[in-house]
Amino acid sequence: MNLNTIIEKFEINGEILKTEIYGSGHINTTYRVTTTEDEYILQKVNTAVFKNMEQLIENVAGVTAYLASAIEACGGNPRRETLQVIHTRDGQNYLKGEDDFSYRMYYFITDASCYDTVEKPEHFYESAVAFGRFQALLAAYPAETLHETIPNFHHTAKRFDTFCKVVEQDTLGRVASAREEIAFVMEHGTDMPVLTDMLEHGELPLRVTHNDTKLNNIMIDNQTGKGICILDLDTVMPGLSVHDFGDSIRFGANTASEDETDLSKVSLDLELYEIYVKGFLEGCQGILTENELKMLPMGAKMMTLECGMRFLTDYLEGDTYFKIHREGHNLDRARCQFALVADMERKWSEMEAIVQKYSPTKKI
Ligand code: ADP
Ligand code: GN1
Ligand code: MG
Repeated sequence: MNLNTIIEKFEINGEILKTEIYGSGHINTTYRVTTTEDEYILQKVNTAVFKNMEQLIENVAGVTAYLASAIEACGGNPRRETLQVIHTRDGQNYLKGEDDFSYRMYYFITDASCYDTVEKPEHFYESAVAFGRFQALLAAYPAETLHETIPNFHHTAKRFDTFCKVVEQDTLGRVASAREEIAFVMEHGTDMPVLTDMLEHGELPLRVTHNDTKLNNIMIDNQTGKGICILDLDTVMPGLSVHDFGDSIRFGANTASEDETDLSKVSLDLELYEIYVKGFLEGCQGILTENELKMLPMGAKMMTLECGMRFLTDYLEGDTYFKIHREGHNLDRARCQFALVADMERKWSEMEAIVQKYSPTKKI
């Protein structure tokens, strides 16, 4: 099936004018579709990563419908403020392609932009408010109806076990080229289970979380500068609030981009960190427990360490999970994450003090 045939199978308005590959996500293949009447996003979902499309789309449809009614109740515009699944002409939430892939469609969010780096601190602040609000809004969502689209997605300890096995097997003989990075992960072995142990012991609550809160998964309104719509809902599932906080810090408060090769440019920008803490706590509207507040810095460190470990695992396994754009790309990404972890460790007391500063009513 060619792309136009696929697009025509969805309930679009108007004639197709243009289709272009779009965005810089690492997982799905995204197209921007312009018709004579409207604009859409078509995504070829990576079914090697998301193995159960039925469950994935059920999560997305459930969460977006819930968000749409909450937005409408507040007088907002659901068409711009949440993703909305566009049905196929035969009433399905997605299209099963002839190849192994599946396709789904959303309205394109217009008059808004998606950023790969923080161009203005206010954008980062507004993204923090929006991701915090997202969490507060979904606090009442029936979590038991959500499927785990990627099992143990942020179970860092299990990811560490996988990593150790991959290193031991060294199927592609790449271990020798990543000795320092592997040693860095191993040195952090005792950190790996900290947050998941707290969850298992009831010290951190299980919430409905986004699980992939990087800056390019949110649209910023071009006029108001507010975080208008949260994207990439494929990993919305029960998880930890500190992980949602942490993944945003990993990506947005790094002074360099995620795949920077000049590691002297990589550091934690404490001003951006502070801006995000302030915005996130405002957006969460007081729902976070004392333990959650206390563990926010740990969430940032663990998301960075885990992501680095995932990039490194993929490098060692032959780059089959994350899209790469050059040789050694995943190794570069991993190195960058580990340099950021090391800088967070140097700035640990400042990171804790900033959280304390914005948690005035709670002693942590
Ligand atoms: P991936 O899982 O590959 O990251 P995303 O769902 O995040 O896929 O989409 C990739 C990019 O496409 C986003 O970062 C954003 O730039 C753009 N995008 C996705 N959905 C929309 C939308 N509804 N409107 C406008 N842009 C979108
Ligand atoms: C992937 O899909 P995208 O590009 O928004 C990944 C995240 C990683 C991120 C690293 C489903 O996010 O977990 O943190 O890359 N998504 C999935 O940039 O694995
Ligand atoms: Mg994305």
